[in-house]
Amino acid sequence: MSSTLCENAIAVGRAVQEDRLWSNLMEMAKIGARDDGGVNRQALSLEDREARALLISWARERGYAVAVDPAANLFIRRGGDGDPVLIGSHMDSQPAGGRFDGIYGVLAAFETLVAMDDANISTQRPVELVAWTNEEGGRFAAGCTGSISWAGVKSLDSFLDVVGADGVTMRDALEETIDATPDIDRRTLGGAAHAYVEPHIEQGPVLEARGLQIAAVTSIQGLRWYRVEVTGEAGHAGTSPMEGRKDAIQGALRAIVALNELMLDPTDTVRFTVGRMEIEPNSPNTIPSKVSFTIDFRHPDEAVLEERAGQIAKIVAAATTPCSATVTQTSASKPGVFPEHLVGLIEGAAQGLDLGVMRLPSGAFHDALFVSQACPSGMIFIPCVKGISHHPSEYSSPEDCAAGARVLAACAAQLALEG
Ligand code: HGY
Ligand code: MN
Ligand code: MN
Repeated sequence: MSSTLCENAIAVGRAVQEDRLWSNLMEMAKIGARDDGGVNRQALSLEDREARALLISWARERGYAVAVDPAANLFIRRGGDGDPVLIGSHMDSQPAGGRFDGIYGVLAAFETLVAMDDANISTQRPVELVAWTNEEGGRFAAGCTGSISWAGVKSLDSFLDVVGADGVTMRDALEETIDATPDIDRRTLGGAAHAYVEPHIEQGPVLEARGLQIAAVTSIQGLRWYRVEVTGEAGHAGTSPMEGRKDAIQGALRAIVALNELMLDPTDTVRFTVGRMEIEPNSPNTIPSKVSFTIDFRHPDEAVLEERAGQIAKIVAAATTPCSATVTQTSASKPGVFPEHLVGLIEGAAQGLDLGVMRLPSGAFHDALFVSQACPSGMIFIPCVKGISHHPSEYSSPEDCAAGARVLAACAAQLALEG
């Protein structure tokens, strides 16, 4: 059931300026820019710090209060004290990422604060932009460490010793990133929020195919992430007989083939991906002694996740023999369902702004999946071309970016105006 928003809230939506938002998006896309048009702005990297510094400079120009917490989550607040209406997403990107995944939500949130200034509204509750740390998990597995620790789903301490792909610990990278912003307030981890709304590109083809600009997201599927390490014995490629080899790549390949069997699904609902593989010593004429690979397994039904995930270790052990293998879970989340009152609010805001809208579940995970365990949360999707994401060619139009920001601004205003 969609809600009807008050006139002031719709007015804030209409105060969003497409050109201003687009100019900020393109300015931010210069940081970590790749030659192929994408961005590489991985969590807690130099590029991430540069992006944060640019956003902080814009916030300072507007007179907003800026703060950071021990997980390096960044907060930009408009309005006074009290439980805020939180709006935002993440600033980090995939190593070969696009110019919109995550950062679009952060800059749509910034545009919302400015639109509130332009509409000259004072709200009952503060409205606070949040940029969550390390949503992608590309550099530091698992993803969403900022929102997970803010929501109290897991302790920040449980992530601090995670070593990034470049050998740096999360502890050191967090310290470097927080220390790079000495002149902003420090705040403790966690806290209360009245609600959280996250705008994001759909990263799928549905909105574009339907010719719609907005989705009110209903749910996010659950996931399990693993790191598998297969240990064999190095040897000379030319002199070692095939009989008796403990070839770690062959073991890893047998395990992946066996896992494909496990994940077979005629309804094509299961999502199973091996995205990263590392080989040691990685020499053409040496039998590999060690191979590690990642598993990303997702499904909207927790029972299916549990049932199939419970078989992974046994299947890997059998398939990798005579090599040995370890399977370590690096992230897990149950499916999340967003509350009807926020799904209806997003729908109502889109309708009030004369934007085509539908309800849609999310295949991708987002910070909102974890934030929803601490406060009522909702998500707004906008289309992206051919549903492409996690790729340099990721693209959403200025019109669609502005449409999503209008819905966000109207929802944030409605939530912040109500008593
Ligand atoms: O992997 C995901 O679902 C998210 O886009 N990081
Ligand atoms: Mn994202
Ligand atoms: Mn992503």
